[in-house]
Amino acid sequence: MMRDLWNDRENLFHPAAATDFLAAPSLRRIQLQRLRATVERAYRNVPLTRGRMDALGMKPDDVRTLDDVRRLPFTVKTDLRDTYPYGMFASPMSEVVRLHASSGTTGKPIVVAYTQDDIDVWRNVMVRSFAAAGLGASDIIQNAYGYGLFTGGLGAHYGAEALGATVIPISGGNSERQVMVMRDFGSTAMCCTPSYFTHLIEVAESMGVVWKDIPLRAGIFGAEPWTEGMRKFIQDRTGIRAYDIYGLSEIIGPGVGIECSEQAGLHIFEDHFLLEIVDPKTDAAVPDGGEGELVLTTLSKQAMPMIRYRTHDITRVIAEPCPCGRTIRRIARIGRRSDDMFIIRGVNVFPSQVEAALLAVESTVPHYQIVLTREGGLDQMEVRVEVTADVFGDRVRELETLEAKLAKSVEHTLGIRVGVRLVEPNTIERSQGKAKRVLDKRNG
Ligand code: DLL
Repeated sequence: MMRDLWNDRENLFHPAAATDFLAAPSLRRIQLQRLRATVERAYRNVPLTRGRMDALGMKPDDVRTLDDVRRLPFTVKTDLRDTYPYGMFASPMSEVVRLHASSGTTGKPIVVAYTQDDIDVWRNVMVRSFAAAGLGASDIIQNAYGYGLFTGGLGAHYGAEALGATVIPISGGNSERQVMVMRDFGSTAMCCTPSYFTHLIEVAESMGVVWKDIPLRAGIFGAEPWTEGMRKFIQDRTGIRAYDIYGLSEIIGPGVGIECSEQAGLHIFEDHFLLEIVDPKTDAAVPDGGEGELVLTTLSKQAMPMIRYRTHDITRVIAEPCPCGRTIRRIARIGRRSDDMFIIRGVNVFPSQVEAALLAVESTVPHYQIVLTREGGLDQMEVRVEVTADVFGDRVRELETLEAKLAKSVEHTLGIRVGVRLVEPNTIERSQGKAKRVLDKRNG
């Protein structure tokens, strides 16, 4: 407790964080000025954007208010594929200092570019992210996001260094070494995906780590959807505080938004990212509080400005002021993407609903996979859930009872019957990065 207070004081006044507390009119003024410059830059340098604005009869000067953003054309992921690799760049290669790429599920990756100024902005939002989560110069941050083309590793690295913290650039994987380093180097914060951390919990415990005896106190978890149930599992089990961090390569990488110590929604760094919520079907604006697709416009990116990028991430704006005092607005935890939904016997299912239902049942560990098959033309869904060795060693009757409890919980959430099967410890594949929760074997 003492420690938390000490850190809060240290960080609330981190110089980089001042922008988080601007009065709304000042923030809106900065946003408008930057929006106009961004649109001008994209129009001048990106043929795709210019072509679309011309088709709408729009010129950059037509953007006079922040609301005018809604008149601009959207940008979608396929635009980046269609212009692969460099077609959306708005800076000459002589000014581009870094490339990253996101692999995606199909074919060619998406390539994103940064000028030195873009890298500086990224560092700035990552410093503010760590500070919001209560981290400061005295922290030892173990960065297990992957280093390389993925934005997670280097994004968190530069931010942690600029914060003045000690960074351990361990990258992903090699779990036993992660635990050894966490224990021996005295890491106070861990950066990785929440699913990888749940794996590390297991490994650490099997190596005899007692959580209260090591200094770890915070986790900066993101890059994939997770649930409140997962947070509770992690926090209860380890005693650390688990913060949700959000971002995507197309916009900058990690650091688009993060939770503060309230852990009640993610503050978006609105001076650099303009947020809108739209109805994914009609494209209409959704008022504050209503759920819809998050659409982001970068306000300061030079090498690759993004105008109204359709993230497919579903959330809502939390308009109420945050008790932490930050004036930048919050969005709700992103539980799902508009494109990760699957349909089982006519019912729309999101993996996160299944996760929430499983974790609502006591003594469940969060290692699960959803397997979809087609039998005799009918879609079947089976949820495989791992149990710990001691549970697995229980009598058959007890296992059946647990299985039935889990099935009932999932059924209650989804409204359809699904199969639940308990599987032995360590049979579900572990990921060092984003977990693959759904195995769809229906086509081939
Ligand atoms: O995952 C960047 C990142 C790295 C964010 C480290 C946080 C921490 P991409 O690989 O381009 O970038 O994937 C972006 O991942 O559109 C969301 O669907 C999902 N995602 C990212 N963070 C969260 C989160 C990085 N906190 C895509 N909650 C996004 C839910 C998330 N989904």
